[in-house]
Amino acid sequence: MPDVALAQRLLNLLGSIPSDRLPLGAAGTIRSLEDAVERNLERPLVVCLAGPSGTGKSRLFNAAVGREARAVGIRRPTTADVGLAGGELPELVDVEVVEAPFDHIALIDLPPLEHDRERTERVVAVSDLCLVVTSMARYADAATAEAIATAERLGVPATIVVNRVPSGVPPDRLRQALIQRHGRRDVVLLPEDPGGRILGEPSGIAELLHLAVENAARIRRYRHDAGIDAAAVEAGRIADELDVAATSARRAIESIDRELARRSVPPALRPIIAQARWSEAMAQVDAAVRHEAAAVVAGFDLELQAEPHDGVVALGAWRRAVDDAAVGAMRLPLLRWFGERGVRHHLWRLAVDVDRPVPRTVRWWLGPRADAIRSAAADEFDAVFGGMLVGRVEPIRERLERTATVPTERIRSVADEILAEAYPTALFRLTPDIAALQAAAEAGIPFEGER
Ligand SMILES: Nc1nc2c(ncn2[C@@H]2O[C@H](COP(=O)(O)OP(=O)(O)OP(=O)(O)O)[C@@H](O)[C@H]2O)c(=O)[nH]1
Ligand SMILES: [Mg+2]
Repeated sequence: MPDVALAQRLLNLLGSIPSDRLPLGAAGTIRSLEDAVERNLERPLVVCLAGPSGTGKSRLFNAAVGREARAVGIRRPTTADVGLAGGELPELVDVEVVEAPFDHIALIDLPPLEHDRERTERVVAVSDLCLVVTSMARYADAATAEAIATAERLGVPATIVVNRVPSGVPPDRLRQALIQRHGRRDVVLLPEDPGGRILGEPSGIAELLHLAVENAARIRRYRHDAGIDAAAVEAGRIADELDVAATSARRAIESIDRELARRSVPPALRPIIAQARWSEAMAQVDAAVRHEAAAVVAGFDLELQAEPHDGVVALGAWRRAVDDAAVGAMRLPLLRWFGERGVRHHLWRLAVDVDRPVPRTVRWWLGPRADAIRSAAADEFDAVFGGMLVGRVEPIRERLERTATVPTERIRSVADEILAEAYPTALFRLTPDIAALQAAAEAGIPFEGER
């Protein structure tokens, strides 16, 4: 059934997203969608026979189940209780359950409306399709109109079944008369069975039920499952939230990339690095990066759960913290080496200002032979520091990329499709009966949906 298939697609899409990526409330939506799909897959198409007394409902029911299960008679009304064949309906208690040679349709034989209006309406309300059975003598009367109006008021499509149509009646004329009396809708004409034979004859009911099954998808779509609709609306909201998270993740990835590209060791820092106690400095830088990266990840987690978060701001903070940690780490050993304030000051200026000439004291101390050591240390620093950064950032980037690639577009389009499938106008309520449509157009009768 297309609506269920769509709901299933929506479920698959939502299921493809790791649950920790989904916004709050998504689990509930998925559960109600699963329930709705299951309900729709398990439930047979429910077709009830309603209409004025004596038009042959019980006889059609019997013909469908293949035996004289229900009393058919001259006394009016003949039927006083509800008969159910072909499927189980938990919401219907106190019904006569009749064995049937089919299980894809739950067929219900009703008493005439006036017999027990409340009970009859309750059964019609749970049906997917109401076959309003009438006759040549009664198709234009108030009881037929009332049965149609009742079904429609309860949101159930009504198909008119004119039973026992004599062979001389031109079908097109009859259809046109029905349209004029009851508006455009499906019409099925069942020919009079001259012998009045009850069983084993092609009474038309088998074809009628076959037609109903063929159109089950459309009928169901018209009826629609409110649970699927509600879940589709919710899925749209989930897609919106995921979109916000994805946009912010994409921005964060971009700034991580910019940051990585930017982050090569400034040349002015290299001489200092070369003089620092290498492993100690590295350990401290490493610890700082670990710490800050963990904070950034925690920040994104919060952002995914709560509100839109600016990835650029998070990265800016991270970058500053890492800078401070790195510079601090390098300064500490230097301070221990050169306790003197002046040297420290000059070294620091050297570190931050490329253009400044290297002070003489420093040049004297470092000496020309230190150049080779310095540049080797700087290269190593570049490699280790860069690798370390990538190592820290990569897991974050991976997580963000997963967030940024959630299928929000597809979720939204399937949700929209589900909602658009709820046929909103009477024009699309039922299988368009082409002959009836043409007749209506020729007669200048407006379609119900246009009113
Ligand atoms: N000859 C002939 N008689 C039919 C046909 N369909 C129904 N009847 C007769 O019409 C009478 C009424 O049929 P039912 O099936 O009891 O009608 P119903 O709509 O169930 O009536 P209620 O239960 O009172 O609502 C019975 O005597 C049937 O035998 C038909 O196609 N041909
Ligand atoms: Mg009956």
